[in-house]
Amino acid sequence: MNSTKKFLLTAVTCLVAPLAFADQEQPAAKEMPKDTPKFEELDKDANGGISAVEATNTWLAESFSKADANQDGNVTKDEYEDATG
Ligand SMILES: [Ca+2]
Ligand SMILES: [Ca+2]
Repeated sequence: MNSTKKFLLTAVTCLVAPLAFADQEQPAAKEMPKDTPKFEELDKDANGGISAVEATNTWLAESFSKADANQDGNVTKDEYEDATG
């Protein structure tokens, strides 16, 4: 009886452990695409900053306020390179 109980406990642990492990995995954070466009490609008017309008429909649109470190409404090349790491 005891050994049966122990067996069941072991079996349950083996079944549950991988599930518990899977739960610990964080869903991947939204990452920038691997083929991140160059700063120059997004700075369409070449004024040295990517505006929110220029960022529209690019990966930067969602991360714009984060990338715009000084919150001036333009992502400069330095800010862009910081954001793209
Ligand atoms: Ca621009
Ligand atoms: Ca800025």
